[in-house]
Amino acid sequence: PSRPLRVLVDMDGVLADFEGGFLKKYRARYPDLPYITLDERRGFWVSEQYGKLQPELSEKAISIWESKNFFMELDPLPGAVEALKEMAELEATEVFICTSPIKKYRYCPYEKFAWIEKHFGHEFLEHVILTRDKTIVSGHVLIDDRPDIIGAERTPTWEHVLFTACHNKHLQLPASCHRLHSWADDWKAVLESKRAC
Ligand code: DGP
Repeated sequence: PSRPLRVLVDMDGVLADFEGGFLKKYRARYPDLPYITLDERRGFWVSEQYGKLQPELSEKAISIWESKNFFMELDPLPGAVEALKEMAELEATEVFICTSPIKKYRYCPYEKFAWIEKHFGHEFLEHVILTRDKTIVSGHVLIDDRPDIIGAERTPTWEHVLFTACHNKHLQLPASCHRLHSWADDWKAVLESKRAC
């Protein structure tokens, strides 16, 4: 038997609906302020695009995900919970959730653990990696919606598979970069292609 395939799966924008949760709470809190529909989202950083719309909106956007219960109350993305549970059950496959908490640490790290326990069970907490630098984490595949993942390690062991999100769907990728369009997409085929390497 060959070595197991280690898959790192990002949380916000891949398992949890950060963008949808943000927009819902932003509009509820600031009903009279302009907002950016998910269809109009461009660029990974929400606060940057809001800041370009109107400078004051940057900090208002940030206040949303810095609030208590923001991360806890995110909905799972369609098919995410089922897919990850199925992936974790596959033979010769190690699955880790690899997520970068925001630096305002009052609620976010706690709520991320609580969210994972709620949706995947207590045992899955053994498979959680909280890090601000994913390049130093070793794995064969990293499924993540952020297009530019850089850090201290110039040559990460993983291959980045870009998970499609509202902010990255228009990006033209190099031919070498794979995409997973959603959890309805053939993620098993992506894993199998890596296993063959
Ligand atoms: P990750 O998806 O693991 O790369 O984590 C990125 C985190 O940053 C995630 O919680 C979403 C959050 N985020 C999104 N937009 C912004 C932003 O404009 N500013 C900050 N500070 N965080 C953001």
